[in-house]
Order: sequence, then C-alpha cells, then structure tokens
Amino acid sequence: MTLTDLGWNERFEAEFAPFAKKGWVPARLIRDNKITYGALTEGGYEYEVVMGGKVYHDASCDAELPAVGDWVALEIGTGDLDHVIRARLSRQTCFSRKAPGKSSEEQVIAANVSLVCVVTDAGTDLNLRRMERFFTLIERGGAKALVLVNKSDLHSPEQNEEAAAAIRALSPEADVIVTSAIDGRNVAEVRRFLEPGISITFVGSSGVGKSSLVNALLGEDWQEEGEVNEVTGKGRHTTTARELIVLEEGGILVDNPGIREVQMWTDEHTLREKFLDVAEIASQCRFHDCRHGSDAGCAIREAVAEGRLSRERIDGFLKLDEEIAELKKRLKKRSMNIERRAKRDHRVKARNLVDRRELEAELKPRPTHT
Ligand SMILES: Nc1nc2c(ncn2[C@@H]2O[C@H](COP(=O)(O)OP(=O)(O)OP(=O)(O)O)[C@@H](O)[C@H]2O)c(=O)[nH]1
Ligand SMILES: [Mg+2]
Ligand SMILES: [Zn+2]
Repeated sequence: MTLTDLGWNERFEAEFAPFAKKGWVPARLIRDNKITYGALTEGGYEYEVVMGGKVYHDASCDAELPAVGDWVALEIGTGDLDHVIRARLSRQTCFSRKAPGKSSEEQVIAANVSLVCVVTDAGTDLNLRRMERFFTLIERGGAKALVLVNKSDLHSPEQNEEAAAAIRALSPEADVIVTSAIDGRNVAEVRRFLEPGISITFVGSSGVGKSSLVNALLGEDWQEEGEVNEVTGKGRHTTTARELIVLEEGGILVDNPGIREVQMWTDEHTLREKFLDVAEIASQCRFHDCRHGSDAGCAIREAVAEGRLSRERIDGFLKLDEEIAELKKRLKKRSMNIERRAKRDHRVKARNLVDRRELEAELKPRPTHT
C-alpha cells in the first residue's frame, strides 16, 4: 500500500518536507478511539497513536484537533502508545457540521474526502430540507455530493424515481443514484466513483444502510449490519465510530455513525450563494431589513403570489437564516463561557498522558559517569 493509495498527493508532500527532516513519517488517521487514534503509514502499517502536546495546544477549537482522514506527521516510538502525532497537515477538504445539542462547536466528520455520499431512502427518511443542508455543508467543505436513494427494494420504482428527481432538483451538481444494498441494485454504479486515492465518506440517518452499502462495495462483510428493531433496539449493529477503509482495488471509504441532526455550520456567505435567486428577489424588497412577512413592498411575497418562487424554497431560506443567527448567538455566548469551561473533552486524558510521558522523559535520571 503506497501513500498515494492512501490519498497522499504533491500538496501534502510539499507541506510535509520540514517534518521529514525531523525523521517523522506521514500517516493517515483511520480511526478515532477518543483517547488514541488509529493511523496508517506507507506499506499499510497500522499504529495506535496519541496526540502530541503542541498539536493539542495549537488547536484553538475541537475542529482543529486531528480527525479521521487527516494526514499527520508521526513520530514513531519504541513501545506501544509511544507513537505521537507531532503535526497535522492542512486539510484540502473537510466535511463538518455543528455538533449535536446546544454547543456551537464545529465537528469534523471526515477530513480530506473528495466525495460525500449522503444515504437516504424514498420512504420516511427522505427530508428535502435536511438534504439541502447537507448540500450546503458539502459545498462549503470543498467536496462533491453523491446521494444514494437506498432501500429501493422496499419502494415502488415510481416512488424511488420521484425521490431521486426531487433531490436532483435541489442541486444540479449532485449525482443521485437509486440503490439497494440488499439486492445489489446499482451498487456497481456507485463503485464507479471509487478510484485510487479518492476518499468517500458515507453520511445519513442511522439505519438507512450506510454500513450495508460499504459492505456491498467491499464485497465482504466489513461490519455486521443488524435488523432494526426500534422498540427493543436489540440485534442492531449501529456504527459507533467512524472508520476509514482502504480498498484493495483502490479507493478509500469512511463509514460513519448515523447523523441524528445535521445542523448548519456555515456562514452567511455560503447561505447567500445557495439562495442567490431568493437573495436577488429579496434585494428588491422596499426595506433592506424586510422580514418577508407582512412588510409593505415585500418582493418575496409578491414572487410567491405570482408563482415565481416556491413557498418551500422561501421557508428553507428563512430557516437557514434563523439558524445562522442562532448559531452566532451561541458562538458569542460560548466565547464568554470558555474561561469557565472546566474540561475540553476526553482528549484531555490523552494530553495528560503525553504531558506525563514528556515530563518523565525530562526527569529521567541521566546516566552518570562512575
Ligand atoms: N430492504 C433493505 N434493507 C436494507 C438496505 N440497506 C440496508 N438495509 C437494512 O437496514 C438496516 C440498517 O442498515 P445499516 O447498514 O446498519 O445502517 P447504517 O446506516 O449503517 O446505520 P448506523 O450505523 O446506525 O448509522 C439493516 O438491517 C440492513 O440490513 C436495502 O437496500 N434494502
Ligand atoms: Mg452503520
Ligand atoms: Zn421582503
């Protein structure tokens, strides 16, 4: 397994040059174990690694900490858990979202992926508003979007096609494929996206079939899937950690736990871009701070009344705007609270571990000449 198979390229190589001089080796993070990480190096060697103190201290927020998919400079030690991440290379793409719950912290789902594959179905999982948010997040991170309308064996061809068409209408750039991980429908179409060095991450609600699709693409059992039993939750093999898998025939897959809520993690700029048509109309409102409700001279209301703009699109526009305002509020609050925040996350433990090791190394009695 070469570095190129793992997604290495010239830009990473150039950034890595100073680290190579220190004897560190490039490694790609393939697993996040919370305290340690799994890392792959040239030749396909896997190491369990910890984060170095500088990497931790240089990160101004959690999103800057190493994440699955990141390329790092690894100092290989002599014993277990002596392998330390000394630096993280800049991300060429990054798929992230706001972490669940009340925090305003950004969460990196996968770093350096060129394709984000959103899995949904033509049934109850389908949610166009959520899909729109996925597209916004994917674009913002610099990746391309592929949508799989999975479980097609459970729905009529018309229903599957209707769902696919509705998704296509949201984003002309996104590829949309109707699949079934059970009967293998169109899995070959998805396989065409696999190329050596190209990383693809799978996202979507829990139970929608991400791991099953990864299995189907691998042609072997990667992770056991389970029967979804919403009542007992038994016999269910829900993915709990994200993991990067390198395919023998080329291509890199990142399986993810189901995403319960995709919240916005974007800025006004991206929002406006996504809704240029709506923004254009809004610019014709009489008042520049028009709320597009009952305000006099509202161009948006007029466009809806004349059927030039769908109510749904407006709702999406207003909703996103609201969320960004909310996010900004939380960010502000968070920066005020940050001093008081006692601990960061589990990684503090890893940090302490490294600190202790570094301290111990310094305090180690030096050999004396006797
Ligand atoms: N009928 C049908 N069932 C499917 C299909 N794909 C997956 N399933 C089933 O749906 C259930 C959940 O599949 P998983 O692959 O574990 O779903 P997941 O998206 O990885 O779920 P999380 O890991 O919880 O996020 C399993 O029982 C699968 O057998 C499909 O195309 N058709
Ligand atoms: Mg899974
Ligand atoms: Zn208006």
